[in-house]
Amino acid sequence: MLTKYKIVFLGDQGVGKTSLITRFMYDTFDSHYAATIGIDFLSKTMYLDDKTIRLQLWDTAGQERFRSLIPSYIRDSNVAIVVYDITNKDSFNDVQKWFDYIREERGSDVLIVLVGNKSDLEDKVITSEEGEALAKKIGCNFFIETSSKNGYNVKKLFKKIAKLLPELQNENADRALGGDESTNIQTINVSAGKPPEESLSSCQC
Ligand SMILES: Nc1nc2c(ncn2[C@@H]2O[C@H](COP(=O)(O)OP(=O)(O)OP(=O)(O)O)[C@@H](O)[C@H]2O)c(=O)[nH]1
Ligand SMILES: [Mg+2]
Repeated sequence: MLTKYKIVFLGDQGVGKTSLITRFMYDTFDSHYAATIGIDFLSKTMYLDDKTIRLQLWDTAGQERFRSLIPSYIRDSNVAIVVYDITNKDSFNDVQKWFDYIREERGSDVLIVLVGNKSDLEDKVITSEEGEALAKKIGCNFFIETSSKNGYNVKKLFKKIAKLLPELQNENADRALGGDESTNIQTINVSAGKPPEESLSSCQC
């Protein structure tokens, strides 16, 4: 039996959404910034004892001009990860806005995770306590600080998510993220205004 979980990454431009996914999928980091155009789709398949679990990762663009594409991706997601940059106050202030988008599209029927990324940097302006307090205030399932650059807490982020997913028991979640797995990557170009439904059917997910 194939269980699919859709995870959508949200947050301002340059906070590190793509870098977090790249660290998780390939254990690499690129300091060169290449803005995401439209929406990218990546899929990670994990084989467990008697079932296959597929994490579908939707990497959205933080740039304002792609904002109208995002709600339809939130709509059918199981998990929404809101990312801010711990050295960028504006990105933290915008978390509430991302949270409002999620609640508007999904109500409370979604796991929400708050991630403070770039923990390797020294010019931190948002403290861990502030991150934790905001996560509590807006009702996130959990808060975590990460670094896509040195990998700090990136596996832990996905492990914690897996443990919260229905039908995935704790021990399986550990194995799912450390065991036999395969990775597929697909990039969907939705910047030309292609409806998401069409894109979905063309990506064999
Ligand atoms: N020092 C440090 N730099 C990071 C980290 N994560 C990302 N970066 C850098 O920040 C820049 C933006 O990262 P991206 O992953 O492209 O950000 P994004 O959120 O996907 O941006 P958009 O696609 O425009 O929404 C890049 O130059 C990355 O190398 C991190 O944990 N630490
Ligand atoms: Mg990106």
